[in-house]
Amino acid sequence: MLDAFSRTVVSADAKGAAIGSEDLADLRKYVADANKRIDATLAITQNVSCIAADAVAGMVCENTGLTQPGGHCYPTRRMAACLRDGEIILRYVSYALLAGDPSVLEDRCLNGLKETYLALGVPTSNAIRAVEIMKIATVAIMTETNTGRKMFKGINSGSGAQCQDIASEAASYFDLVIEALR
Ligand SMILES: CCC1=C(C)/C(=C/C2=NC(=C\c3[nH]c(/C=C4\NC(=O)[C@H](C)[C@H]4CC)c(C)c3CCC(=O)O)/C(CCC(=O)O)=C2C)NC1=O
Repeated sequence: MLDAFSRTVVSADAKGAAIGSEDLADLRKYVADANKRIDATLAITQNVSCIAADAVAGMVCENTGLTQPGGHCYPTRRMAACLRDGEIILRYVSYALLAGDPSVLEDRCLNGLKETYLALGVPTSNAIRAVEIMKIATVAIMTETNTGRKMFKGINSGSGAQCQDIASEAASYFDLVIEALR
């Protein structure tokens, strides 16, 4: 994982070129957005267990067989593994968001995840649904549109409307998770 600054240097060096003014303009935007990025990362890290538990509960409500004998959230050992996986995915999405770079998510979390699920018989379609719900909840918290959900801690009040860009970026990392499980 490289931060935006190191990445600019490494890629200029690889081309044997000077650092371009466009690259510097991108870095200027990265710095200008840094506080939003930190707030948006906090929106995930302060709500990890609520987001994961809410998403898994929603997924189970839509597929009640999952918690019956033979379902893949039964018995409690598997339910615990499922909730833990939701939290792991959120943690890696938060890393990607803070870095502005999904490579750590891809290398350490998604690489081999689908194969692991297939080997263990974890239903990927249900896992994808849980990730979709986590994505919706995360975007709602970041843009402060999570009306009626009192359990989530919001981010700096009033900043929600300005966090649309960073919320879209976070959404794109959840999409990478969904793609990896398809
Ligand atoms: C590096 C980051 C990392 C990831 C991503 C990870 C995932 C991961 N999830 C696992 C299991 C599991 N994952 C689930 C998840 C689910 N079951 C469902 O029905 C739902 C669809 C879904 C939750 C949304 C379950 C039930 C198991 C246990 C499967 C079993 O042992 O039968 C396992 C097998 C080992 C274990 O049980 O701990 C791994 C490696 N471990 C890691 O260290």
